Amino acid sequence: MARRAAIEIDAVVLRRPGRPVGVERVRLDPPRADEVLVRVAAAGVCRSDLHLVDGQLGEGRWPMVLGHEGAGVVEAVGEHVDGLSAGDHVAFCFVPSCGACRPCRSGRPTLCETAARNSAAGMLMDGTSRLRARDGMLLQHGLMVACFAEYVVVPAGGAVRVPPSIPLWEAALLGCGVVTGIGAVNRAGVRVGDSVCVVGCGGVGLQVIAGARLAGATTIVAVDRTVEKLELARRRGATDAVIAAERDVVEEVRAIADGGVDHAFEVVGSAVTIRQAWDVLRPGGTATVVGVTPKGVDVVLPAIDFLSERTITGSYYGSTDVRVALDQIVQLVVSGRLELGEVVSDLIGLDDVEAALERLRSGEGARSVIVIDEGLARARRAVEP
Ligand code: COD
Ligand code: ZN
Repeated sequence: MARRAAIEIDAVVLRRPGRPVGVERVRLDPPRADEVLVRVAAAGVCRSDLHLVDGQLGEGRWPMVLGHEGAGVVEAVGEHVDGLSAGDHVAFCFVPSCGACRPCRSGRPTLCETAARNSAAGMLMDGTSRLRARDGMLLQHGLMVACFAEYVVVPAGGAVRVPPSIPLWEAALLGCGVVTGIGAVNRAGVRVGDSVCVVGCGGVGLQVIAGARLAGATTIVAVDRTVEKLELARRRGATDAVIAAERDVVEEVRAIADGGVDHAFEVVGSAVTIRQAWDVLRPGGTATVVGVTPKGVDVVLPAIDFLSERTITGSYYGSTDVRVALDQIVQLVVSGRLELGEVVSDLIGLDDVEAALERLRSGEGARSVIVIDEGLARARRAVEP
């Protein structure tokens, strides 16, 4: 049964781009039909949160409770919710497909039109919000999740059950970074023996590397601006590393990969790196763009290259049924073949989100995970010395 009363919770609110984000007491209404109330254990800070905070994902996306990568424990379910009940451990999924629109019916649920429209408006699947500021102002749900908060109300399709054996501070990474990164590898069709280049080894790029290793790629060239990321990349399976400072990245990657790679992944979100992902391909190779550039940015490609049957494509949120993908990924985690926690550089509190965003801006550290409930997350926040 749904809880009847609204609750007051701590949540990180983006009031307006260009202003630091901060924790506020906000009101969360109970779940309606097809929705669930989840007590949040932990949440990852992703570059897309920074894009929102910096106003790069379009006008009007504020005031908003931030956060789209996280995990917690179901507290209550609304009417008509099947398959989830109080006490279940769940990871959040930020594209709960409607099942009825054309992309959903044609087997492309991550392109769900209902989810895209409502997510851009900061609303849940029925077009409304459960969040209000203390002064009564309506707040948007960040990418339909809003998990930089003690509790969330999400569509039932936005909460995927995970086994309690996976600590929730690690499960928090599943619903964005892991599924986006490993899904992109599946979408590209990386095969045993392929060569791969990954441009951008942050929270998501490191998952692409893990996916390429699991798919059997034998050469995995990691490219990043920082040595720290390249070390992590090697730990996750990269066979070679190229630092992106001032040297000719393309030439270096091509030399390592015997003339070019079968697959390149762009996991930064810039025209320059998209072009690099194209230029490092061998004839017949495929570039998969995961990163999003601000609106209005164009990429120029030499048209002569199409003669060598190269392909460039995008991948959004793993390009697949996220629930199925998460089930498969969970099996990899449980069987010990995919490590989750090693990409986490900082365990922080809700008060530290602005500092974590600043680390993303400066390229420092890897994933920051907000530990919202230490007991549930099975992790302790690092205390500042
Ligand atoms: N060359 C190589 N590496 C670079 C360069 C460069 N020129 N510039 C920056 N980098 C590196 C940084 O050092 C960093 O390690 C990495 O690129 C970026 O990593 P993070 O950790 O800052 O960012 P992520 O991994 O959290 O996010 C990357 C995305 C590309 C997925 C994200 O920014 C994005 O564009 N998301 C939109 C697509 C999407 O699916 N959104 C939905 C929710 S994520
Ligand atoms: Zn994300």
